Amino acid sequence: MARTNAIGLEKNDYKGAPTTLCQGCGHNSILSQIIAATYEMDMLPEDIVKFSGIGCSSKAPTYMLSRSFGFNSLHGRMPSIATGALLGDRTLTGIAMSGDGDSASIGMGQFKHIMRRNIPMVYIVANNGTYGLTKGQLSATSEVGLTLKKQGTNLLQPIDICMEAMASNATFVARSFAGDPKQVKTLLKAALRHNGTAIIDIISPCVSFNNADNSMHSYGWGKAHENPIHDLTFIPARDEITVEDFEEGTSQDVTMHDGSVIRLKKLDKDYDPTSRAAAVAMLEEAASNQELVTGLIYIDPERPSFYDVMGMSKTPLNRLTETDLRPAPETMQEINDAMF
Ligand SMILES: Cc1ncc(C[n+]2csc(CCOP(=O)(O)OP(=O)(O)O)c2C)c(N)n1
Ligand code: SF4
Repeated sequence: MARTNAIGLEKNDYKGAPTTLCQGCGHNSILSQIIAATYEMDMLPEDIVKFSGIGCSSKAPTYMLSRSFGFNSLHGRMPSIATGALLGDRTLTGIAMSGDGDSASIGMGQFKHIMRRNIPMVYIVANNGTYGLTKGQLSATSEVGLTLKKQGTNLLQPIDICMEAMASNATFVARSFAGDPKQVKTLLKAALRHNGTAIIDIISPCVSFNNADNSMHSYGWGKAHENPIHDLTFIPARDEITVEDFEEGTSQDVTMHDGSVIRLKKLDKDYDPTSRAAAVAMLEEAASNQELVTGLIYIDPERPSFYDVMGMSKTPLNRLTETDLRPAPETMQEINDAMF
């Protein structure tokens, strides 16, 4: 008999239709980790809503969580759709998958505003430095000097997704590599517990159009240059937090909104992900040294989400009845009087 999680579901209950993405595509690896993370966190698929724009990466809603709600939206417009849906039902957990074309080119304006609003959702940018679906054009995250077949060489500066997230006051900023599934899964779990927009930029190689070893979005380059800033453990609120076998002073715990904890074991760097200044400096250093620095780059677990700032009712808006919504005559009178 297949193993079940704490709510009695099997891993299969979290899967979607079989993938039609190319074999070896990094996006497939990310999908497997979303399925694993939601299964291991005992999330009810019907409590999840999947969002995407357009691209190979944006086909994701079809290949995972078939019991969840989903919306494969317009190119670059996913954040608006997600905002509307989540404001309609704040009890749902949003998981979005976008691409570097979808988010850093056509969707850049939308990408920035969802972080500014801090809408609670996990926002993955499956970043392959190319437009895979339309057959391998250069993208806004392609590095200077990248040469792609039939495209020529990129001469323009790339957009750094994490740096954009920092500039937009995102409250959770992480970077990972599809070739490092353990780290991807741990970051996803932490992101799923964040009370705001959680951005995860995942380098996700396109094996058909951008996987030469000298390309900064390839498996070869990622494996040779990945430099994790810490070793991550996610401890759900229900589990007892025990002192593990590392020496005092070599780890840092960040407590999330629901009491879950992200334990960051220090590696060679002494890095504090709660410092904005440290995050920006580290991203700048990584870009100039051409290093693939991965891990939790920045977190602010305290900043209120859009729901809190707007004082939204705990009852989802889509479940408020006409009687709940109609103001009492005295209240209407007060509003009218206040206008004159
Ligand atoms: C409005 C609009 N413009 C252009 C396109 C063509 N188009 C489809 S996908 C895509 C880029 C996809 O790239 P990315 O988001 O990086 O996803 P990938 O396929 O690499 O995963 C483009 C330009 C479109 N579908 N709609
Ligand atoms: S073309 Fe590239 S991005 Fe699209 S499925 Fe194939 S490997 Fe993945």
